[in-house]
Amino acid sequence: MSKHNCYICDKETSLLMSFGQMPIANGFLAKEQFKDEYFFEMEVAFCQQCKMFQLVNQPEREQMFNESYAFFSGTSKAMGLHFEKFANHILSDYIKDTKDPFVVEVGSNDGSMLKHFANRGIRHLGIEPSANVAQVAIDNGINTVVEFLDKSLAERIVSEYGMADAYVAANVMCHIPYINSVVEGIKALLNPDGIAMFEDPYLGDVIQKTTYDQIYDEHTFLFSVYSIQYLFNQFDMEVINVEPQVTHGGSMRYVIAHKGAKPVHKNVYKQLEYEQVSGLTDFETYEKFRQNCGKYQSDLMSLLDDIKSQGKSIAGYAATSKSTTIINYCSITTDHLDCIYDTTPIKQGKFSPGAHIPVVAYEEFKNNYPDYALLFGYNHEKEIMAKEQEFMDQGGRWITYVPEVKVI
Ligand code: DWN
Repeated sequence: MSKHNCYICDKETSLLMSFGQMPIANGFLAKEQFKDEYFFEMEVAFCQQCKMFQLVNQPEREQMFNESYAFFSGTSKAMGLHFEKFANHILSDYIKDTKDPFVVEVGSNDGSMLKHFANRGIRHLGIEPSANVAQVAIDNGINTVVEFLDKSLAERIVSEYGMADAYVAANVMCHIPYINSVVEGIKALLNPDGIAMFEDPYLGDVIQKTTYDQIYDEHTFLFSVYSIQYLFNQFDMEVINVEPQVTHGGSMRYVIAHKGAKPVHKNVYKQLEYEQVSGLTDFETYEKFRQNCGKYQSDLMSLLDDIKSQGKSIAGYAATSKSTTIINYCSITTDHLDCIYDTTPIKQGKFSPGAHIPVVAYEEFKNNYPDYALLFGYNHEKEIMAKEQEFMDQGGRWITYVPEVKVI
């Protein structure tokens, strides 16, 4: 295990476990690319000083986010509604009375959130380093720059557009190892009474449900309220509210302001107390988590091996980024899964990272129902089940592993 200093506070971290050699989670590839596939050792660590849960090593950012990025925010209807509600919340609760507000979103992807501001004629700017997804937003008239955010870009934005009234991000902040520079950027960007609002998978949910599949190359961090408060306090900013979300298996939305600019809501203190009582700030909790990961791995593999020994077929459903961790950590192979059905055109016809399981257009699912479907997109369970009622009517069964390994 490697020695690693914390990305936030620079103290030496406590190493927790290795998930073994991992490929790029969204690195869906063609056969001729197999021989050059990139792997890194995916180790995680916990900082006992600032309580940040973090990856030890990460591929270069351009290896993950580039012109062939495979995740488009607009692929889920439920997430589309979630972003609409998020935008409306900002509009009605934070910038309603602001004259000519300016909204900046980092990691704006295909514009699924910013379009709700753009459509109302609100000044906005998306920052998105993956050129292909950014192009979808640009084609829809959403003002977007194809860049990575850091302090120097924030300063350029201020000089070109002025300061922002709202800084927004969804499932982005936890992807940025040089987050100190980004927070310095937010500080420079935000008006004295502006707010930053962002949401990411919540460490509390990951630990409670053992959703270790939230750990993959793109997720440098799994945040808690404690660690976010520490991060922003370093730059004289503070968490003024927290709003738990059900998305992505359990997420947390953080509302941040310049220190002293706005009252701190009691939710912040309540959540901090919960984190202390539930042991999120203690290293021992993570030792237990490591054991739980091993148990989930062996429970899932026993189930898959048992089903295969009965001569039944299994297919994966939704080639999520998270599935890359499950597949490679558990050593799921093409002996277990015939293929993975998915809605994203750029993934279809390619092979899954690492295990090279074929990815097939989801429209084909109904023509080849397997006996069992392994639900990698458990966070979209409602949406998927509604779409695939016929599979169940015809006797198909789902395998899930959240909150426990079971057949439903
Ligand atoms: O942080 C991140 C989150 C927000 O999104 C990223 N780093 C990348 C991505 O993670 P993910 O791939 O695990 O996200 P989802 O939304 O759980 O999965 C998306 C995948 O699921 C897409 O490939 C499309 C697929 N899907 C499907 O095949 N059928 C999704 C739905 C809703 C469906 O009905």
